[in-house]
Amino acid sequence: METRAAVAWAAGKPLTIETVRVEGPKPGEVLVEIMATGVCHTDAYTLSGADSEGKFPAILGHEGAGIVREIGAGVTSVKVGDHVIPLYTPECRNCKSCLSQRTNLCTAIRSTQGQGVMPDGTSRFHCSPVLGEPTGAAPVRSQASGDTVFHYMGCSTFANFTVLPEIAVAKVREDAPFDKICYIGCGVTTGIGAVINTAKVWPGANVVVFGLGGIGLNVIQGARMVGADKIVGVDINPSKREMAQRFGMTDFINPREVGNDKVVQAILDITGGGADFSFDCTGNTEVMRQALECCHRGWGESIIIGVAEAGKEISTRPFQLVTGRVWKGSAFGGARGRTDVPKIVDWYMQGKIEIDSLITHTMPLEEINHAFDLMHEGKSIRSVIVY
Ligand code: NAD
Ligand code: AHE
Ligand code: ZN
Repeated sequence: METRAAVAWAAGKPLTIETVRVEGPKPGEVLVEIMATGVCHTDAYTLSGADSEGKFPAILGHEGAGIVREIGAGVTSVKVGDHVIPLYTPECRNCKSCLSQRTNLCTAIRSTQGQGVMPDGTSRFHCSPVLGEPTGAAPVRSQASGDTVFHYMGCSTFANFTVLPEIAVAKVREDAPFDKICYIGCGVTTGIGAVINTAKVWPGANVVVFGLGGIGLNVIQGARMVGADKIVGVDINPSKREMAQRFGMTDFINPREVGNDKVVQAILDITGGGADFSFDCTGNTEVMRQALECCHRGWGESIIIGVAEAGKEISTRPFQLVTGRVWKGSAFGGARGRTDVPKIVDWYMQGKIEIDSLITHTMPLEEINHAFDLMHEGKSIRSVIVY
C-alpha cells in the first residue's frame, strides 16, 4: 500500500511530505494506522545529525497512537481494530532483560532497531530518492540501497501507516483520544516514570528538575503526584516558568539571571543542603554535572534523562560519588511498555494526570517542520501532528 509520510532525507534538512510504499506486516508484525504523533526533542536531535545511530533517509517519529489495521502470521496479542501506542522500548517478556525484572530495556530487537530496520533486517518503507528529494535541494547521498527508507526507533510515527513488531505495541482503551495519548508514547511516560520507577521519589523529598520542556514538566507532574516537598525548576527560558508552576514547581532558577556558577549554591540554599533527587531533562553535559553536584551529600540521586550528542562525556570529581551522591540514567521512564502504558492511559482518562495543557500546538503533517521550529524557538511544549 501507499502512505503519506514526512521523510528525513539528510541531517539538518527539513522533512518533506512524500508518498511512501509500505509493505504489509511479516510474521510477528502489525500494520498500524497512526492517528496522531507528538514531536519530541529526540526527533530533532536525530534530525540534527548528532545521533550516532541516525540513518538517512528515514521516517522519524516515536510518540504516536493509532489503530491496528492488519496483523502478520502468528500475531496473537493484538487484533485488527485494537487501539495501540507504539513502543520504542518493546516488552518481549522473554529476553534476559525482561525476565530479570530489573530493567525495562528489552533486548529482543534493539540491534536491528538501532540500524533502522525490522527484526528480519529489512525495511518496510520504500520511496524513490529522485522523486523524493526536496525540490531545489542539493542532491543527498543516501545511506540506503535503492529506494529504501529506514525505520526510526522501531516506530516511524511520522508515517500515516507504519509496521511494528507485535512486541512493540501497547494495547490501550478505545475511548482515549489519540491526539492526547500519543504523548504517553514518550514524554509523559518518560517524565512520570523516571520519578516513580527510576528514582522512586518519596513523599516529602526535595526535587530539582533541569529543563522545563516536554519531559521536565512531566517530571514535575510526577513529583507532585508522589508528594514531593520542594520542586525546584531550572531553565534558561523564563517563559517556561508559568506552566511549570501550574504543574507543581515551587521555586524557579534561571541560570542566566543568577549566574551559571551560582546555580548549585542556589539549590543548596533552597533545599537546606541539597536535592534528594535531581533530573536532567536538557541533554547538556554541563547541566548534568550541576544536577549531580546539587544533590544532598550522603544520599542525593541524580537521574539523567536528557540525550547528549554523540561524543559528549560527563565528568565530576569522584569525591562527589565517594560522599554518597548517586548518578543514574532513565530510558522511557523505566516503564515496561505493554504492562505500564495502558495504566498511564487509564490515569489520564481518570484525571489523575494532565496532558491537554502541555499540548500547546496541533497541526497537520504538512506543517511538521513548523513543529520543529517552535521547539527550537522555545515556543512550544509539545506539538502534536494529527493525520
Ligand atoms: P524540550 O526542548 O521540550 O525541553 C528542553 C528544555 O531544556 C527547554 O525548556 C530548554 O529551554 C531547557 N534548556 C536547554 N538548555 C538548558 C540549560 N543549559 N539549562 C537549563 N535548561 C535548559 O525537550 P524535551 O522533549 O523535553 O526533551 C528533553 C531531553 O530529554 C532531550 O535531550 C531528549 O532527547 C531527552 N529525552 C530522553 C528520553 C529518555 O527516555 N531518556 C525520552 C524523551 C526525551
Ligand atoms: N540513538 C541514541 C540513543 C538515544 C537514547 O538514549 N534514547 C532513549 C530514548 S529517547 C526518547 O525520546 C532510549 O530509550 N535509550 C535507550 C536505548 O536503548 O536506546 C544515541 O544517542 O545513540
Ligand atoms: Zn521522545
